[in-house]
Amino acid sequence: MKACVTTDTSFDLVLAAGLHPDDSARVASVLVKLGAPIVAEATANLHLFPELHPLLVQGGEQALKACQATNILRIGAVPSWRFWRDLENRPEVAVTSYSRAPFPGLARKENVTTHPLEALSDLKLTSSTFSQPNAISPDFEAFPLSEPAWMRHLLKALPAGSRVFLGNSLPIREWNLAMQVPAENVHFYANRGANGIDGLISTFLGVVASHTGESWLILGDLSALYDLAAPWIIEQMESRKLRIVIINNGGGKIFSRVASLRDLPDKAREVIENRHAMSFEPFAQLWGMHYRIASAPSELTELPAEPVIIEIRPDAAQTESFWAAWQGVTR
Ligand SMILES: Cc1ncc(C[n+]2csc(CCOP(=O)(O)OP(=O)(O)O)c2C)c(N)n1
Repeated sequence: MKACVTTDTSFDLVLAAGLHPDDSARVASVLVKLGAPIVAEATANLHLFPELHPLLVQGGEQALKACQATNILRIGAVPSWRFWRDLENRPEVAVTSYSRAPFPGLARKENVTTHPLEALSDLKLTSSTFSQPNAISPDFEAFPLSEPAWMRHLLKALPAGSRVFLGNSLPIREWNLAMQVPAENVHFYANRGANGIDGLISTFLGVVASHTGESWLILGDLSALYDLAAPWIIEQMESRKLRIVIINNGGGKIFSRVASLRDLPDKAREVIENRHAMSFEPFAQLWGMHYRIASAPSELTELPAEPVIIEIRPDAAQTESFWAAWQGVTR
């Protein structure tokens, strides 16, 4: 991969996350003018603008490292990449943020500035030439039933006009790695943060309450268990094509990817992850929803026109192999 170098002092990399589609429309024209490579999370909703597609860089953490950026423009929410957190200890990398929240998202003070999102249109851009990085992508096809590959299958199964809500934990990270331009007019939303698994199903139902097209929630099993009462409201909702996809990997598997926890004895990790062997079929029955366990990507299509719980149990060995092949760069 080539470095994302510029010929002058302008921004050499854009990091984008968490933009409402109305905001992403405002941001898009500025980014086209800038012309710098963009590493966008799904929730940045920048895929909605074809003129930006040549600038969107895939490959997640690997691509971010290879860019060797020294002057970063961050737009929207605080990015979820490990790369972003590591910027904390790299004061030589300048970070300029434009965001609806007044927080820099970094604790360091040197070389960090934060502006309101509205001020982005006042940005004076100097003309630059960028070498776009070569495409870099994990080998999803080699591990088709791994958790990240399931995100790619789900992405491909989304019909045009879908609204997609991503859960707090691994689904957000894995989706961003699997992200490609989806079908037309698909909008992404997410919950993240220290209390992020609280009320995920309820939040999703609130976001899509009046959307009459397809509405998809992708969340982890513990997050689902945390909000089992949420579907009570469904019968009062206009939105009927609700697809609640539970990635059942048997616990809070994000903790198996945290470097400081990986070397603990298995017994301790079992407790931290809250491992279990529960099925979500009785959950669907409780609320009178359709239920489907998807064991192949083909089972993500021909869904009922009514609410459905789709349970996916990724192949744990394939998931391990996937991450090993991708060199564990997200740890
Ligand atoms: C209310 C609340 N309690 C605890 C946490 C800490 N936490 C973050 S991720 C996570 C586990 C989530 O497990 P799961 O939904 O199964 O997703 P996975 O990690 O397997 O992707 C927990 C407990 C949180 N984010 N919110």
